[in-house]
Amino acid sequence: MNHHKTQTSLALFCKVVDNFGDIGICWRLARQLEQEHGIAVTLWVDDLRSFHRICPDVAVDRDVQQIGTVTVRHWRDQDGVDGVFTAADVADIVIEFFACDIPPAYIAAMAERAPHPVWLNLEGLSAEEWVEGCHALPSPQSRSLTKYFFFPGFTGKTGGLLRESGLEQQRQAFQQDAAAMAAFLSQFGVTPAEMASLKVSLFCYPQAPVSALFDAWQSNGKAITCLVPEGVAVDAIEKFLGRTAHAGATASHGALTVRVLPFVPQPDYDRLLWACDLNFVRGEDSFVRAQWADKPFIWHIYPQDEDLHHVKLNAFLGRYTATTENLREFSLSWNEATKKTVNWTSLWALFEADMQKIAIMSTDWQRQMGGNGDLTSNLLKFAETVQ
Ligand code: TRH
Repeated sequence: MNHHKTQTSLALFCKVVDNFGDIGICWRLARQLEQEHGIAVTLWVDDLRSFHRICPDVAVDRDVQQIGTVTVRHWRDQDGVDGVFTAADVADIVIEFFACDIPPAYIAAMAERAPHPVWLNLEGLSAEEWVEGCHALPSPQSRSLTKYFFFPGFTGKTGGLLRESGLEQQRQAFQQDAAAMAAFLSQFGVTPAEMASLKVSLFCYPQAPVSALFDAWQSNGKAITCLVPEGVAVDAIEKFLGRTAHAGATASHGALTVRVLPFVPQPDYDRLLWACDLNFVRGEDSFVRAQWADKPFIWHIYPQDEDLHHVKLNAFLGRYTATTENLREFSLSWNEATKKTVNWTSLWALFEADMQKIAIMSTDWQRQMGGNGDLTSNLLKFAETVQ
């Protein structure tokens, strides 16, 4: 970057469709833009409550606040209080997340600004082939503006995946420090005996067959401790516990102990993934974080109409170089993407036997993904080429 130039500014617009992934991804991107690239970021977000869950520093009732050096603005509506913009308000780079409609008045101000800002639509993650063909395509808009599609992905012909530059070192340091891991887990009440058991984190959508898997785990040869953040798979957890699934609740039946954790801030969620032997993840962001944890994981994909998500699940399993036949079977069953009758006891036994092999192969996968660069750097490089 030319150091005579004033600081590059970037506006990121995020609509929370549901849950935590939308803001989870935008917040991760915003922080990395600012911390690793010195970009002045304004993050517009319509749901400060979701944001507060993953980042407790966020106040839920403020129009404008600084979190670190990122400016967070409450995006209230399309035309009302946010609606007055001039060309001077417009950032050098404007990103809309998941094709959310940015305020028309902001777009009008973009058209008046000379030069026009770089305008990107940051899309959702998919391993499907067509993504390479759509990544970086221009889409002409009114008033001589051009919007570009930017797709995350698993190949060098996509934008890559979000990954902070110091992440691998941080993870390795944590995983090599048994005392740090024990201290991290014990704050949630995890006992030394549970630490020595097979530790599993569980994050999934409500329809996952959690009860069926819990039944199989109860008769497992080795003790299993399942750590589940509050609010996840509530029905199955309460059935197992026989009581309300609030943070701190725990019960054991047979070989299985289930322990409810608080919903932790985003950096602690990474530590949880690093500390466990197996992670069940979902959506987009936790799915990517599990890939950096160097541990086997099972993905519960966000459900879509007409079982479109099964196509996406298969596309990923086909691309993921750590996929074994047993991992594939287990993943398809977990997502109800198979017509076969599921015997969770044998499925689990087969998958468990593969876990070590999968963990080793997942190290190669990380290396391969690293070769595609990280999404934030790729995005800024792309912005320079279309400026
Ligand atoms: O929450 P998700 O299901 O999010 C999304 C959204 O539903 C979105 O609309 C959809 O498009 C997308 O999935 C595919 O799952 P995800 O993506 O894994 O995001 C969860 C975020 O919450 C992630 O940033 C990690 C964070 N998190 C914590 O910070 N603490 C926790 O305790 C847990 C369990 C998660």
